[in-house]
Amino acid sequence: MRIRQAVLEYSAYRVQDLRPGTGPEIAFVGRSNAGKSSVINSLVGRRLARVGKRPGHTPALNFYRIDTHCYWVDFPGYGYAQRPQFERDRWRQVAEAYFCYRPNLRGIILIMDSRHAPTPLDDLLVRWLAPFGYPVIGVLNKVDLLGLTERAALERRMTAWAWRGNLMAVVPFSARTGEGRPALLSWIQKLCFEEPR
Ligand SMILES: Nc1nc2c(ncn2[C@@H]2O[C@H](COP(=O)(O)OP(=O)(O)OP(=O)(O)O)[C@@H](O)[C@H]2O)c(=O)[nH]1
Ligand SMILES: [Mg+2]
Repeated sequence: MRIRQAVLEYSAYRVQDLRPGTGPEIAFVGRSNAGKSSVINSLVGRRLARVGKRPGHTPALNFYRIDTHCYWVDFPGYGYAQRPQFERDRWRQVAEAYFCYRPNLRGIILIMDSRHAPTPLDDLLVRWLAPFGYPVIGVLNKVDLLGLTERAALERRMTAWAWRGNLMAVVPFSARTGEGRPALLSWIQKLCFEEPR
């Protein structure tokens, strides 16, 4: 998959900001600070989405148009206890409205920080998403920060978890080094163009 153009089409802060989808769409979800925005930037090859040192950097669902063919949605992170309650409620409301009816959504990319993956919240999200039937791909981000032994242990643990959570694949990734980029792009390509639901 070659990406020539990627632009922010719009941001949805509230349920009423959501617009009907017009093409194959991929949602990037995960805990706050796991690196969702960084993974998107690494895939498109430039600084498109805002990346933050502190968690809670992406406050809205940001819809990016990738060339003319598809849309990627950068979600706000969940699980950051320092955010006010009303913001956490709003996340749930917008996410519910989005996932409950999104016929053009072809797949979900669940980004996790490989040093802590999977967390109980990731587990909860996977179970919550299961009845909707969207394909889910797990991404173990920040593998550049792992030693060889940690990494081998993580991959073993993740394979078991992926099987339980019915994930389509688990991709080790580093937004810093670009590891895993070809593999993830090829999954996205498959989801968007080869297996229409
Ligand atoms: N070492 C390393 N750091 C990373 C990697 N990916 C992201 N980071 C860092 O992790 C922090 C969070 O990255 P973001 O991309 O803003 O994370 P996010 O999941 O979009 O965060 P929210 O929008 O707040 O939910 C930043 O300081 C990034 O530079 C990676 O692969 N390796
Ligand atoms: Mg972000």
